[in-house]
Amino acid sequence: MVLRSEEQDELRLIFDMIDSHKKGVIESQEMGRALRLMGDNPKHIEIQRLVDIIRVECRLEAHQKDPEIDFHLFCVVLTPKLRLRSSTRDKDRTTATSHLKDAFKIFDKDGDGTISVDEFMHAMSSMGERLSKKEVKALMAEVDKDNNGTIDIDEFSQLMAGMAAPGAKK
Ligand SMILES: [Ca+2]
Ligand SMILES: [Ca+2]
Repeated sequence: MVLRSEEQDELRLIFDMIDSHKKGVIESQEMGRALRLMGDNPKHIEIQRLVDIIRVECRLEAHQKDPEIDFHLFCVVLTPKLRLRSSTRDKDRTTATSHLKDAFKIFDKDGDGTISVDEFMHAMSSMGERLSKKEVKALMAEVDKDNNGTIDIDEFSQLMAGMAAPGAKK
């Protein structure tokens, strides 16, 4: 498993907080604290499960007591947790982006990645909003940051944000 440097930094920080005496190892039972420091609220059984993983990693026999954990082992056990946590965060972000992309596709009829005045007018009228070309141009000009007369997805996200904001409609 290859750690990204920011993952390693975060885990190092947590490890050092628990290993306050700088022994270079922490107790298995302190894994619960590690999880809490990662923002988790682990149940006893979840901590036990982690300890079980550690025991397996160390190839311990049933009669041997829980091992002390060095930083390497700490990373092996906690990196999947760390990644799980950030992937949930990414998923939220991805959902918002895919909604935006779906909406953009409705406007961008010919699929060239930009919305022209005609495409915009057409989409609005299919939603029951009859706007004149002049009105459409004015609306688009507000978000057309690069002034090329069409709206790309970045500019479109501004438009959507503006429409969603209360009081933005005239
Ligand atoms: Ca287009
Ligand atoms: Ca533009």
